[in-house]
Amino acid sequence: MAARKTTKKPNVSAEELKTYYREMLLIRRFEEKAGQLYGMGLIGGFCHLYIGQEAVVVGLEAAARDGDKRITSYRDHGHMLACGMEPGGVMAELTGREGGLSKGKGGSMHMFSKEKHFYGGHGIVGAQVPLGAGLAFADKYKENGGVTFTYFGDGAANQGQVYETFNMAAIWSLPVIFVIENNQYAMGTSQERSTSTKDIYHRGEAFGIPGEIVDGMDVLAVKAASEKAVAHCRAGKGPYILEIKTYRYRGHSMSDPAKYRTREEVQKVREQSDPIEHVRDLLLTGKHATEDDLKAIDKEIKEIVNQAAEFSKESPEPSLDELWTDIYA
Ligand SMILES: Cc1ncc(C[n+]2csc(CCOP(=O)(O)OP(=O)(O)O)c2C)c(N)n1
Ligand SMILES: [Mg+2]
Repeated sequence: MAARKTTKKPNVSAEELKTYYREMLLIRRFEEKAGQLYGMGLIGGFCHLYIGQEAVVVGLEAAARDGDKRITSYRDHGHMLACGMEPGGVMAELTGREGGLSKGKGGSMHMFSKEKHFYGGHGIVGAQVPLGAGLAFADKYKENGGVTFTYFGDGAANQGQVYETFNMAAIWSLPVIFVIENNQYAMGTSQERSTSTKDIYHRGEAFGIPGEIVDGMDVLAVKAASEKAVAHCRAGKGPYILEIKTYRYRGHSMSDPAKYRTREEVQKVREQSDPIEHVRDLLLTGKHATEDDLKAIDKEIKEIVNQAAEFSKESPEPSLDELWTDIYA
């Protein structure tokens, strides 16, 4: 499991720490609520929760600036919340309602935001990787200094199209950060069973792309690595790979009985490396916040999530004439 040791920790203010605490907690509580609504039959179809992985996207987004782009897989709710998309719009999409970000027609895996430069939500494993390079190509062409965060999993990292993309991204020096969210499992297959090496970050070496391992349970380590990768891309030095070691607490999707690992394994990570508890500890032991301050944040987040859930239940189902809009025909 991820050990807290790799990247040097930056100095960080109390306000910044509280921001990360708030952002990670929003994702966690949102995902817990989504799990509940799924259990109640209010969400149908596929639903992949991000619980456990919150520090990855929050740390990476901490180094992004306006206009930077992001694209990811089906495990995408955290990415949407972290780049500022409305929790109500995300939740209403999960429940298939008109107020959802894809008007209730896309569901969990298919949401986008032009405003926040979020390009999905992709159900085909690895498909977002060449698309991410394409987004970076556009930035390079327009010389706008933008960087694209292209997220994919440890399972996706074994796909051929990833390496075709590495080659082209290196040839064209594209400003793309390939973020491997190594949560140790691809559905029911552990990384140990599926992958010939322990680490994946060095797979860009053959293409001249630098890479590094990051502790994905430590938001400050992720932020520091993100800043380094972003600086590399913005300086015109081409792509960068971050292999972020993380862990998902829940099953692969809502329909996963999780027989491939023990409860003890999950429990151990929760107890020893939880990313939210880590920041909570830093806040309290550093005397940056009191228990009461944190309780107030918890309350604020709970309200945001409850409101999102209410909206996702009250928003009507899309009208029948929506069947014929937003399609290629
Ligand atoms: C091309 C393709 N092959 C297989 C699948 C079925 N599938 C969905 S998720 C998944 C595992 C991917 O694992 P990983 O990349 O580690 O991402 P994680 O789910 O852990 O976030 C597989 C095999 C798919 N959706 N697309
Ligand atoms: Mg995985």
